[in-house]
Amino acid sequence: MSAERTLVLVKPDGVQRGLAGEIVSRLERTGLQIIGMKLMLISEDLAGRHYAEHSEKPFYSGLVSFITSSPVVALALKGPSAISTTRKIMGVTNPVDAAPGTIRGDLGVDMGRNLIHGSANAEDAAREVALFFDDSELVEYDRAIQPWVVE
Ligand code: D4T
Repeated sequence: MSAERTLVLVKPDGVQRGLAGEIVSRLERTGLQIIGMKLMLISEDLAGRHYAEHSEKPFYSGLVSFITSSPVVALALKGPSAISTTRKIMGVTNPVDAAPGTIRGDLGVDMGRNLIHGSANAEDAAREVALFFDDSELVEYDRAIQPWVVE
């Protein structure tokens, strides 16, 4: 399968708890390639665009105030099945239900503090990578290890 791109956010709880490195490390160890990474504060405007699909949900205002409350680490990852691989490593939305071995299952206990966002599908991934990264911030580069990661 050809390489996909996906957007990951280590949410404010992950950064505040000092888990950004652990979370990035778990994703990096899959073999997915980091092509963009930055610490940033999300503006109300960006949060509104990112979470537009949830704008009518009862948890929306809490979600926006949480995601804008403190910095996130934004990552653009690239590789075969990057979207589904990242979702598998994250675990399901509610950490209480997330399997052991996943980021949310191992590190979280509450739906509103679920540590990480990962794009849900190809359409969202393309939209979200473009929302969070300018083209000039995405770096395409060869890795000597690549043939040992992808056949
Ligand atoms: P994100 O989008 O953050 O990667 O999470 P998911 O893709 O796993 O889950 P989602 O889009 O359904 O939810 C987005 C975000 O809202 C929070 N949330 C969700 C919440 O606080 N209460 C809820 O009932 C739901 C469904 C958690 C993640």
